[in-house]
Amino acid sequence: MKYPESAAKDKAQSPPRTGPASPEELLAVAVAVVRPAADLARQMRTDGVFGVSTKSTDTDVVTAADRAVERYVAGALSAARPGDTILGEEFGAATADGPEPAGRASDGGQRVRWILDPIDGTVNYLYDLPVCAVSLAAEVNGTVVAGVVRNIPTGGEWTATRGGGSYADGRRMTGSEQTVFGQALLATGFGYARERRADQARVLAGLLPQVRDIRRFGAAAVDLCLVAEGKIDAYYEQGLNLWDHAAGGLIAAEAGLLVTGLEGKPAGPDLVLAAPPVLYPPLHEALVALDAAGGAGR
Ligand code: LIP
Repeated sequence: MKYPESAAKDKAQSPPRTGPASPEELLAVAVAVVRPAADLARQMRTDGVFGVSTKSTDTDVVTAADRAVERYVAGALSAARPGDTILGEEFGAATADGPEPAGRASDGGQRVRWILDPIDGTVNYLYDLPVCAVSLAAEVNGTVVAGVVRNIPTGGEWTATRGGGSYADGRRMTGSEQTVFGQALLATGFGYARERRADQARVLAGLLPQVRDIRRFGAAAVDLCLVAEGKIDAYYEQGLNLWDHAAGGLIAAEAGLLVTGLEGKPAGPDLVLAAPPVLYPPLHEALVALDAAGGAGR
């Protein structure tokens, strides 16, 4: 099977893009790269999972597909926009031709950084479960302005540009209309470290009796898109990396949700909370009372 990975090198023949780019132009680049990347991941899954190793703990897996997808995306982005920088989950920060130079502006003061999770939901990918995604965000001078999340098994795709709204396969998203906290369906996730999982279970035990129910899909990027779509009412998770939520966080915000940390902090490793304005206050209050951003999970 000839994987599209070689396509990235073919793109090198086309003239690279230069000059400041709009969020819409950056989104078009992201979508054009993510679609074949998701095809590569899906084909590699069909051919069987190879090269499985672990990272932070013995359950934090990475596969040959994670690495192949990140290499593909980095190659395609460097062909399309040479000089941009890339932060990827597997290979860290770099430009196409080496380690990321500090403060490098690629176009007229516009410094573009791509933030990539090559396969978000790697455990689901390992178990061939239908929720895992390629997540790619474009950050300009420190602000995420465009993002795409593409579910690998189903081809479902969510996109957003800052100020331009967010879309599920082209349909505008506006989040959930649920107004009653006790009837809210929440999604969350858990880290790989056992101490953190024990503390996350403590928070979950305190929250579960207060809401309708909890869902744990196993991919933060997809969780954030489902809450943007209104298929879940709100989402929270502690311990995420930037690449888990950079694209999905913009997609949720552009659907009209509040996407933050706790007590005035921005969304980040302490906590990511995404909820419609009506559900945000009671969920925020409950998470603060349960010290969801602290505890052993810190
Ligand atoms: C995963 C997240 C998920 C979280 C997992 C893990 P990965 O990312 O998407 O929400 O609960 O612990 O962090 O490791 O599959 O890229």
